[in-house]
Amino acid sequence: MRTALALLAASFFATAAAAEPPRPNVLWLIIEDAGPDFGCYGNPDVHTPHLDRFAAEACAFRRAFATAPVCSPARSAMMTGRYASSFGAQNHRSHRFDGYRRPDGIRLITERLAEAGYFTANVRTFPPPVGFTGTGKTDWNFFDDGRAFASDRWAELRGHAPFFAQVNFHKTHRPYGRARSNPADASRVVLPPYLADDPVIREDWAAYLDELSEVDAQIGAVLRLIDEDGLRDSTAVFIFADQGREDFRGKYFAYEQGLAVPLLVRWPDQLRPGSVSDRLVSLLDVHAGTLALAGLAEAGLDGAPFFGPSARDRQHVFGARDRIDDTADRVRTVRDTRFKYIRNFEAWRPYLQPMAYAEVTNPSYRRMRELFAQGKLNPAQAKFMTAHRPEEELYDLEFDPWELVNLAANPAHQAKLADMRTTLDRWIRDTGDCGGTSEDPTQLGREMEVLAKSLQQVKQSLANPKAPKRVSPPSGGQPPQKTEK
Ligand SMILES: [Ca+2]
Repeated sequence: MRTALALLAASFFATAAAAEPPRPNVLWLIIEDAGPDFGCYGNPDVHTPHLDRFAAEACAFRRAFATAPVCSPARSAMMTGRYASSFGAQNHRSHRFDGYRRPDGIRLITERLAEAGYFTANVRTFPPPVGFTGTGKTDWNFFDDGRAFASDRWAELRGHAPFFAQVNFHKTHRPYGRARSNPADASRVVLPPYLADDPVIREDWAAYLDELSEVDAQIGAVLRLIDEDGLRDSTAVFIFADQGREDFRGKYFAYEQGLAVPLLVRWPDQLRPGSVSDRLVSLLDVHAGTLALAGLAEAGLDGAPFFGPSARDRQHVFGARDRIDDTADRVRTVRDTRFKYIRNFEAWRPYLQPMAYAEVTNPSYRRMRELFAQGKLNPAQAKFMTAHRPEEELYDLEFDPWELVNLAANPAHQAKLADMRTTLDRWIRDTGDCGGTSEDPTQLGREMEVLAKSLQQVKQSLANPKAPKRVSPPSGGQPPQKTEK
């Protein structure tokens, strides 16, 4: 009798297990340094047919944000699901030589998924028709033993369901080049009002749009592979950028264009094809949402699923800027659906500190400086050239999406200012924000040596445009990555 019951129970549980839907594969297609500037986001100047077609099959999130306006802290956060400033990973390209380990409990998403039976890959190598190689970028501000992913080959995905894979694209990272086909018309592109209407800046902006067109073609090739390999129905696809676009006050700065990213998610089981969403999303939520798709609920994450049955509404998104290369600074931001608050901890610094990498690779930097010296910038454009910043900035994004009119001293907005100030104070306390702590000067010196070598390579590649524009990784220190910002 007992045996019969045991058999019955075994049979029941086997049936129940069989009824569980299979866990989906998850694919992250990660673009460098890009804002929500695809055609499907309403930009008429760019040619992005593959992304636009994908958007018709996906949900386009229009308020998605990185946690930092530069690669390494943003990537450290999205891979761990924790704010980089909560565990000492906030300074760009830090901890590359000191073997710094993540504190206990702060885990890579690949560790969590691998433990749950997922195969993991950071794809560099594709079948020949694809015609490009993934960068395999990691760029974390903590020790990387090079074993975070099980594979770097697309061909291995098909036999290893479920899988979690990333493809990291290089296009849209400076230095820019112009597109071979469908180039943007520099004379017609629409510039943000903080940029001077100038031929050099128009050309630079058009080059950014061209880089988007080129990454669009590469993403199109990967999407075709998904279909050809029969993975479409079993794979949730996320397309996003690691942080915002690098224009004159985008990447490196905590304004919207430095933090806002495109985010398209195709998973028709839970997201209506062709839909748009204005909910606030942090890339930390992409981490948590990916775990949720795998049926996992990790405790202690700073994000939460943003679609599906376990979705939670986010009231605020937070951003942090700390030392980036040779420019020290500490800025924190909090944004709700309408207002954005910025705290400049080092207000005595100018907005536009001299920054070696940007000065070399960003023609708009140089040109805006020249135009300012010539008195040719209007007040909105010249605002960014002042020698000091206010300690606090508050913007009404509904009426001022370019963050040009600081309301922090406006009597009509003092209640909102106080509310945002309190919200940020609470975040700093609750997350254990360790920004503002000094770095080891010896380690910093080594990082600056690496930066100088990297800059030398960039200068050489700019002087010789036919050479590959990727900068080879610095020698020494930890293994892979760190080829770009
Ligand atoms: Ca980046």
